Amino acid sequence: MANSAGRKKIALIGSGMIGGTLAHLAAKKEMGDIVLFDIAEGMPQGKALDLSQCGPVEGFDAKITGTNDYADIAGADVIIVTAGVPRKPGMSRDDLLGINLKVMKAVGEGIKNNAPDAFVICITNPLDAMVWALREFSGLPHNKVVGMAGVLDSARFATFLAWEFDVSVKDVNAFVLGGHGDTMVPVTSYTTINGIPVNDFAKIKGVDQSRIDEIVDRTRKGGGEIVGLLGNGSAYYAPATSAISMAEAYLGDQKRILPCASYVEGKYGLDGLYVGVPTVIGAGGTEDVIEIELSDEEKSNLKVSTDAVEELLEACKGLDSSL
Ligand code: TXD
Repeated sequence: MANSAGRKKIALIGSGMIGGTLAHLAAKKEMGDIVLFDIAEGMPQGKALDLSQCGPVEGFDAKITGTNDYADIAGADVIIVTAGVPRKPGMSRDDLLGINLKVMKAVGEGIKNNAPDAFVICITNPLDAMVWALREFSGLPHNKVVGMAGVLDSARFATFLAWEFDVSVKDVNAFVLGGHGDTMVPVTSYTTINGIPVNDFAKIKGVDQSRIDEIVDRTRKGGGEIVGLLGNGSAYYAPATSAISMAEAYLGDQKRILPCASYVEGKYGLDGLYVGVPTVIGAGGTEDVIEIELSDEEKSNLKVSTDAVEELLEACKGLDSSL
């Protein structure tokens, strides 16, 4: 289905909790026409109808359609992938590997055959392995396939810091590197409160360093905390809004520096791996990876995290011989 002349086209592969929220946000922001794809029959069509009927109330112009046919994603400018199975309580992100790897194969082929010029943002867990696999299966250039995790993890870190210091979230610039797992690396040395390094700010406010350590730990486990509370499924509002900020950076050629799971070759001592790093996103997709100076401790934490990602890639290769 063609998009309205002059409008961008955004295809959402997976129309579950995050997919539906993405569609609502993209429509409200009039980012373009929206196609909701899912293997579940009727569900994306139903959500598309429901969301379309928000238009008159909210005053947005966006054509929203639902489909079970990959042909309908043709010509998409941006594709956001959430297809797969979310974590259930007690299940680690890695348990999802086998199930979601097969999903990435189907999605990668669907993209390759129908929308090879799109900028693709992967959200499906385990994130760093799935974005790598999706890139392999789709055959798209590395700069056009990226994973969403760091924007969310940094947002979680920023939220907890803003609460702790009783300051506006707008003034917190939080920084998280590494894989999207419990080994992620919230980097306090680059985390600032309106430009003031967080550790200095803690001293000013009389907040003990152990509180910062607790917040770092809560950030690492931020996804699991929500999984445990919801009892069924995982977070979706903040994941969706995080991916939307990445899509906007691409569509608007904003050159934003966002922490994303990007393909890193050479920098950070890595040899061709998707992992969370500060990334410039503009019209060229992921245009650059910024390599920051890290302390020895941060370096070794990052190594633990990238080793965990590498292990997952090996597991993927064991599960699918085409990888
Ligand atoms: O930071 C991050 N990257 C994440 C990742 C934060 C939160 C959640 N994260 C992961 O996103 C989560 O572990 C899942 O792997 C995805 C999607 O989460 P969501 O909450 O949206 O899951 P749902 O509601 O179960 O939706 C998934 C949909 C569902 O409608 C299925 O029918 C569909 O995916 N699905 C498929 N669509 C297309 N093609 C295939 N093969 C397919 N298989 C399932």
